[in-house]
Amino acid sequence: MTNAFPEGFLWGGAVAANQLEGAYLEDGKLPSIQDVMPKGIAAPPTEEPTPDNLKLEGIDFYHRYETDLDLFAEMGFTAFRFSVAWSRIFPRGDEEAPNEAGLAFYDRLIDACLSRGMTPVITISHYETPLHLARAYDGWVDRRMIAFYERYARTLFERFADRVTHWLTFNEINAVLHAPLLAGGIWTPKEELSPQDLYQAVHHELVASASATRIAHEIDPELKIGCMVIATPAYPLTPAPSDVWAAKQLERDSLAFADVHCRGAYPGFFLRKLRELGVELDVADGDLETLRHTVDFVSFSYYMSVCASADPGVRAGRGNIMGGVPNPTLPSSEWGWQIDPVGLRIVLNDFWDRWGKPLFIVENGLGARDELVEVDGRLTVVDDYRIAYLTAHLKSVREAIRDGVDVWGYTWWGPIDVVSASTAQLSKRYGFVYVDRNDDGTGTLERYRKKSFDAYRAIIAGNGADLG
Ligand code: BGP
Repeated sequence: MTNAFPEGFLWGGAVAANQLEGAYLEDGKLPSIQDVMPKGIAAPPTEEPTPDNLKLEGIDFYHRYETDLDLFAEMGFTAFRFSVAWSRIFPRGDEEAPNEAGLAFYDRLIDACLSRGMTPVITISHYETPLHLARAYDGWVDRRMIAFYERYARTLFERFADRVTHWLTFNEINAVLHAPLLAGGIWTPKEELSPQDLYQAVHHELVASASATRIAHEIDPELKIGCMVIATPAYPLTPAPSDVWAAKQLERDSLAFADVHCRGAYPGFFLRKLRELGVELDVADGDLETLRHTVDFVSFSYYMSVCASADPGVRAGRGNIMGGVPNPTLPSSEWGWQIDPVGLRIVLNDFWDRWGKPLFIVENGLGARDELVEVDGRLTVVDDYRIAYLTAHLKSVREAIRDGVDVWGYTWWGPIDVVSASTAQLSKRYGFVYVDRNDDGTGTLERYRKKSFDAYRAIIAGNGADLG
């Protein structure tokens, strides 16, 4: 049995525009919701962008992408996942015509990827709804968002489809239930949203996603369109059947989103949930036909698993947006995200068994505090913890491939340090490349290769055959 990954397996890293580009008002861009979220989802948004918001400058990728891509190429990346900032292309979101300067930036970025042998994987909407759409329309609660998104997606496909084949419609689309502003551009505070508002927003996003798939396939049937969900396996906290059922229900809250994308219709358990919540979806003529435009592959982020309990007295812990009961058998990162490589094998198998569509792990990684130290005369980070996380998860991917799962690729989250989505910190670092920028905004923005940089380069060079 060979240890190597399948030939053509895509190796790389993933980022989102708002977390690294900076240049938040350059070349015609207007603010997105992120530009008024200086604390991520940890605090309410501000009225105006404030200087403490690290995303306004990010890591200045907008001006440094060439040299950053050189570093990724040095690691051997064959894929690079990034998002387009919607507010660069349609600065307010509801304009008729796109902003040419914004399109031109992504022209350059795409060409820079291709010239370095990297397949671009583009997320159309990654937590960066134009601020105007959030404020004036309340984001995805409003049906008119579908048309704005369709125009935006069509603009991207028509401009870039000659060079970009892999597209993701929405980042972590299931996150809207947990973080409505972040994932749905919904300005109304979460506490004030009714289930009716929230699930109506879900419906609009799902219709928009399917519509984008239809548009893409009309433009070029060869385009590969994927949905993107947070994958969080839920384990029963005890063997009690009621806990097993609680775990199943928790997983289904998320699986429903990919079910719609893969099967083209709402699953029965989801419709029951809506009935129990008293939600009556406003479904327009043609919506259900639109949903039948299913995706070509399923992509997902995987960071952690959770437990579930039928006992309402058992409290949820911290973790990636979704939350859940902590697993007493697993270690955690400093931010409380539990580390579970086996969970990745479980997810890959479950998803493959459920939908039979190719899978793409488009996010996986460890956020940790790093210390820049001098080794052999150069500044670096000795991040053995990150290497251990990487190799353990890749071993799970290899096992899943041996189990028969069709996996297209793996893009590590944040191959270069970026601003965190949930906490807006820079000190929560994921990168193989260290960026000298601190939570208080100080720093030179210099880049330094960490020890994990060499580790990932060696793994890619051997096509995954040597995972230590
Ligand atoms: C996912 C998001 C990313 C990314 C990652 C890590 O939920 O899609 O944007 O940031 O999680 O999360 P964080 O930055 O909060 O540590």
